[in-house]
Amino acid sequence: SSNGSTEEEETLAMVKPDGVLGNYTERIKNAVVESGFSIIRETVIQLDEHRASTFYVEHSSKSFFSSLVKYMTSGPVLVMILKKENAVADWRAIIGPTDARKAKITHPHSIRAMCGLNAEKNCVHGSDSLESARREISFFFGEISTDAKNLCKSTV
Ligand code: RTP
Ligand code: MG
Repeated sequence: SSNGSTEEEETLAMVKPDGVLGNYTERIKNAVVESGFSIIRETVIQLDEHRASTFYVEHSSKSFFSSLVKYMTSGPVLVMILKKENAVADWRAIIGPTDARKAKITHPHSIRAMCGLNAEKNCVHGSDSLESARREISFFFGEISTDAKNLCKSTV
């Protein structure tokens, strides 16, 4: 920003169906708040096949894609916009590696170590870049994010 203060970022976090059904939502939200994130928006939704496929379109050619879509449509998900300085990288660090089985060994304090099961059922999502975060935030919440609003103002 113009006064030299540190820039805050927004990232998209999700508690996947196994996390919601396994009653991990409160523990995950406690970790979110204790790590210094503000929850800007949140909603619980049931993804259908089309919406889950579109969200993970970058993986559409992978062998695990149909299984991933089945998993992501197996129950409701909690989607949140998280905000703080360095939000994208920090949330990825807190959730831990993709394979929850490995996370239990190498990152035992991570969220995926706490509630994930394996390389697929890993209970949480985090945007992998600022660009992905922007895409995923508009995917679920439209053009309502603070960043988007500020962008509109500054172009006047
Ligand atoms: P996410 O996008 O959900 O935050 O996970 P990620 O970046 O850590 O991993 P990514 O490579 O983007 O994979 C997306 C999701 O696909 C499932 N997956 N299954 N069976 C497998 O080998 C496999 N690999 C990935 C996981 O649910 C993973 O989070
Ligand atoms: Mg990913």
